[in-house]
Amino acid sequence: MTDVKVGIIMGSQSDWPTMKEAADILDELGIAYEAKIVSAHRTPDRLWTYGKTAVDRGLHVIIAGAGGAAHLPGMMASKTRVPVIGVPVQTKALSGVDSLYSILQMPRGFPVATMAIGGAGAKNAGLMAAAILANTDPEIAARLDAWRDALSASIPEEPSDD
Ligand code: RP5
Repeated sequence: MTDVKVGIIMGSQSDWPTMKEAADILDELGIAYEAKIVSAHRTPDRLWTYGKTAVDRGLHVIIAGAGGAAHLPGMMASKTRVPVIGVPVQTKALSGVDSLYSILQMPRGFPVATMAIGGAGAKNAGLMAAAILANTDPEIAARLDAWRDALSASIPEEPSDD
């Protein structure tokens, strides 16, 4: 077992610019993670092994991003009880609505916590993972609270023309 409690997985290298938003916020909050390419269609055996070993390897949350026929988050949720946060990657053909519906519409029994389409969803996935870990880690809780306070403080009360 390692200290890495967050797994970031994605269906393709082309998902990384989106999924990096999750990695960046975890870096900012001082939370260790691993990032892997795991495709439901192109590397199904890798998906199987990742899901089968996730609990024993000490993962507490998995962030899974995919686009189009985005089966990765749902398939991962079917292989492990580690909570899966799904990120619908924006697609060219259908703007990511295909990804969103593919991830969101899980059958009863195997939930995926689905975020918004694209970078905002990936960043929120990182924050959601941090919030899950914060329940049992006071240091992460303190850093997350401080990050949230700083964000609130950065919002001006009135709009400007600049
Ligand atoms: C999905 O197909 C991936 O998650 C990616 O979003 C999409 C396109 O993949 P590439 O053709 O760019 O590798 O499986």
